[in-house]
Amino acid sequence: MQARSPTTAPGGGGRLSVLQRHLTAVPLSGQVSSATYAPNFCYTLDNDLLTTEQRQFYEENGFLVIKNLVSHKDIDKFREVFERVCKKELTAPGMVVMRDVAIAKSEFVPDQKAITKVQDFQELPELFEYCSLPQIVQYVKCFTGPNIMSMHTMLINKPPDAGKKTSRHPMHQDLHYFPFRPADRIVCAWTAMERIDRSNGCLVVLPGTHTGELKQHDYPEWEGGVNKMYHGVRDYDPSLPRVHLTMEKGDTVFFHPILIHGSGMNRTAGFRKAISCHYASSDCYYIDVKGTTQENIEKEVIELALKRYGVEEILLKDAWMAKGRLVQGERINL
Ligand SMILES: O=C(O)CCC(=O)C(=O)O
Repeated sequence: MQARSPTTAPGGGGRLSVLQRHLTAVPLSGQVSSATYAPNFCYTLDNDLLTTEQRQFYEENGFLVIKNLVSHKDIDKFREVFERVCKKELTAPGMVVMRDVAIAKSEFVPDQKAITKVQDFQELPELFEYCSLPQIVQYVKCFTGPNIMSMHTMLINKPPDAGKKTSRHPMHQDLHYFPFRPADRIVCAWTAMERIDRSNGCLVVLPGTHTGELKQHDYPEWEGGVNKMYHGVRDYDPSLPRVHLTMEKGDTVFFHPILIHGSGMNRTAGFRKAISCHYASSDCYYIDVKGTTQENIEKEVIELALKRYGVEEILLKDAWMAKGRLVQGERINL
C-alpha cells in the first residue's frame, strides 16, 4: 500500500483552540494536531452529523471521541450478558472466549476471571445489539457510507495485571488482521464500559499514523509472554507523540484501521471492560494476502481453524466472510 499524505500540513495557528475544544469532550495526555484547512476530506464522507471541526479532527488524527454515546442502561445489560457468557450460561456459534496467557495458567484464580476477551459474538443477539445501536451506526455511516457490515466484534475484559505485564496490548494497526480494502471505508467503534484511564489500561493512540502504510507485525518479545494473536508493529518511531484516551462509561471512540494504537497495563484490582465492533462498507472487496505482510496472520488463522474446527484449506477471507453481518443497507461484496 502506498503511503498517503495528510490532507494538509499541520499548522500552529488553530492547534490550541481546536485541541482545547476537543479536550472538553475527551481528556488527552498527549499532543494532537488540528490545523485549519480547506475541506478536502478523504477519511470521512459528506454527512449531516459530524461538524466540519469533527471531520477535520478525524482527517488529521485518525480518531474521534464522542462523549456519552451509549447509555449506562445498555452498558449494564452488556455487562450482565458477558457475566453469563463467563458462567457458560450463554453461548453462540463461532463465539470465541479468550484467556489471559498468565492468568489462565494460575490454579488460584477462579475460571471466569481468566477471560480477557469474548470475540465474534455476531450470533449472540444480546451482545450483537451493541453493533446495531442507532446512535453508533449513524456515526459509522460517516466513515463507511450507507452499506454497513459489522466485521469483528469484541468485549474486552482487561484483567488486573498478574505481574507479568501481559495485560498490555502491543501497539498495532487493526488492518493487519483484515483482508479487505479500502482501509478508509473501515472504522472501529470502541465504547468504554466504565471509566477508563491510565490506571486501568486505557487506549493509547499515535495521532496521524492512519495516513501511513500498513507495517509488518509480529509477536513482541515480551518476557512475561503475550496473548494469542496479539501481534505488534515491528518498528515504528518511538518518538511519535502518544495520546492516552481517558474515557467515561458510554464514551465511544471511532478510529481508522491504520491508526497505530494499543493499551497499557491494568494496575487496578478491577477488570477493565470495553465493547467494540469493526465496521466496513459492504462495497469493500477481499484481497489475497499472499506475499504481503499479512501472510503471518493468515497462517495463524488457518492453523487455528484446523485445530478448533478441523477445517482445512481455508483462506483468511473465508473466516471474515463467515463472521461479517449486514447492519444497514445492502450486502454487496463482503
Ligand atoms: O481494549 C484494548 O485494550 C485494546 C483493544 C485493541 O486495540 C484491539 O483489540 O485491537
